[in-house]
This record gives sequence, C-alpha cells and structure tokens, in this order.
Amino acid sequence: MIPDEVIQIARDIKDMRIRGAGEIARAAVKTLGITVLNSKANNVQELLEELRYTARMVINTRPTAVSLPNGIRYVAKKVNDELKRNPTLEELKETVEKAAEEFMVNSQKAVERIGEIGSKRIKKGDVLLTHCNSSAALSVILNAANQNKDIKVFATETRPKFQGHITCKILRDAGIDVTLIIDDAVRLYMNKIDTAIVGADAISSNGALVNKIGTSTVALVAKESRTLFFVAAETYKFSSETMIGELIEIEERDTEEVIDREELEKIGNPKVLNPAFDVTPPQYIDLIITERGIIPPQAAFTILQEEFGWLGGEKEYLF
Ligand code: RUB
Repeated sequence: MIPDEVIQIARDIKDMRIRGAGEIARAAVKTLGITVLNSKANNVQELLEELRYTARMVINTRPTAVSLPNGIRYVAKKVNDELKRNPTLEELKETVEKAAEEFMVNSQKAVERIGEIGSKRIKKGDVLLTHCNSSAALSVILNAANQNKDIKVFATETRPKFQGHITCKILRDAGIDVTLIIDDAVRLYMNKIDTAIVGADAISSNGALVNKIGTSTVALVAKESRTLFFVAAETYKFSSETMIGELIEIEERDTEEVIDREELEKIGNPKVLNPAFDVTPPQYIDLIITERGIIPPQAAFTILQEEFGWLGGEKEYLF
C-alpha cells in the first residue's frame, strides 16, 4: 500500500543517508506528496488513511528532529482546514501536493534568509567554529564569506559519524580557510575563536537547544572563554510540545557506530552508549538566528506562540 519510494525515503532518513533536521523535514513532507501521487484511494477517507500511514512511518524514523513532525503538521493543518469545506478526492490531493511543495520551498528560503540575517553578525576577519554539519549554520558562514569578510573556520570532526568532514568539503569547495580538529580539541582552540555557530534539531520553549552530541560542550567552553555562541534555526525547529512541559527525546543510535563488535570483544565487552544529540541550556546561547530575525533564547516561547497559538502540545499533526 505504501509506495516503494516512500519506504526508501524513510530508510534513508533512518540510516542517515538523508540527514540534518531541515533536509529530514523536507524529505518527510515529500513522502506525503508521493503518497498522493501513487494513491489508490477511492474516497477522501481512504486517502486520509494512506496519509496517516505514511506520516506515522516517517515520524518514527528519527525521534529528535522536531522539524519532521512540524513539517507533517504543516501539511496536515492545510488538509484539516480544507476538510471543513467537504472537498472532493481530487481537491484534497491537490491541497496535499500544494502544501508539501509550499513547505519545501519555504524551508529552503528560510535557510537562505538565515544566511543573510546571520552573516550581518559576522565581522571581517572573524574566526568561527562549527560543530557537525548544519545547512543553516553553513548558510550564515557561506554568506559571510561571499561578502569578502575574510573569515576562517574551525570544524570539529563530530564523532562517531564524522559529519564534520561534509562541512569541511562544503567550505573548502567555497574556497574558505578551514581547519579540521578532533572534538576534544575544542577547549584548546576556543581562545582563537570569535564566534561558535551551530544548527538545531530542536529548540524548546525555554530556549534550550537540542543539537548534535558535543554541542553543549562547545557552548560551555565558549562561555568560559567569552566566545559568542550562535544558533541558526528555522522556526519549524521550535518544539510546541515543550510548551506544555514535554521533553524532547534524545535519539540513541546503534552502538556499532562507536565501536564494532570485534573491537568491543577485544576490550572485554563494556557497555556502550551512543546518544546522537545533547541539550544546551539557554544561558549558554547568545542568540538564535531565525528566518524571521534574530532572537535571544528567552524569546523562543514567543515564536512558538506566534506559530502555534495556545495549541502547543496537542499533536494535531496527524491527519
Ligand atoms: C545533524 C545536526 C545538525 C542539525 C541542523 O545531526 O545535528 O546540526 O540537524 O542541521 P544528524 P540543518 O547528522 O544526526 O542528522 O541546519 O541542516 O537542519
């Protein structure tokens, strides 16, 4: 019943061939469009059933990136509004396709806008540090470089999956002066850094950031050495569930990403943990760059209120 292409996208998200919270959200929303294009539904109810099935499947791929359910919620809201008018099957299909396309275009535009807004906060000659691989953070860095600000960038490896290598490649291709360091070298070099800039998988209503494991250490060390710590995050990364006190789930991934079975046996089979993300408290964050402008972390609640009203936490993204 579920199109093969949807199953493949869900697998690609789970296995991180599609990764980064923004990319994950766009891919997830795309599956709704694909579901409609391949639909065998004979009526509106059957189409909604297919959409629910796809939505649940992709939402379960990775639990932390709140952009994923928020993307689905964007389309579901348009569908729920349309349902009030008793649409025909064809009309509802069109609504889904249009809403999915709209989300994908807008989210890409948001990343570009973040680059324009954020780059204004980068000064000529700044030395930056980034962790993991975030298209929003890179948008700021690439924009600043395009303005001939003569920046230098330190990129962490980001164990265990080495997303820092992707970051290096993108920045080197743009001709930027980049230095790759191991994650543990962050404190040694922090006094050379003017601004650390990272992306977000989720931002909670109190302004705390959930991002790649190791981000909170970067923030802590930045605070210690009075280095600025910026977050680049589209507003669909803000978690409405946290408005009513829900916690953002931290994904635990396969421990073989950390150490393979053979090596593990050699060292006496210790237990291994592999959390993919960690939480940075708001007091370590200087500002959050969104497509709507720059906010202090304390304004996260206001963004959520504007985006979701008082409906926070109602999980109304399901069709
Ligand atoms: C990626 C990661 C990125 C955010 C933001 O983790 O932590 O910093 O997702 O990325 P993973 P973007 O590699 O486990 O997906 O700005 O591209 O949305």
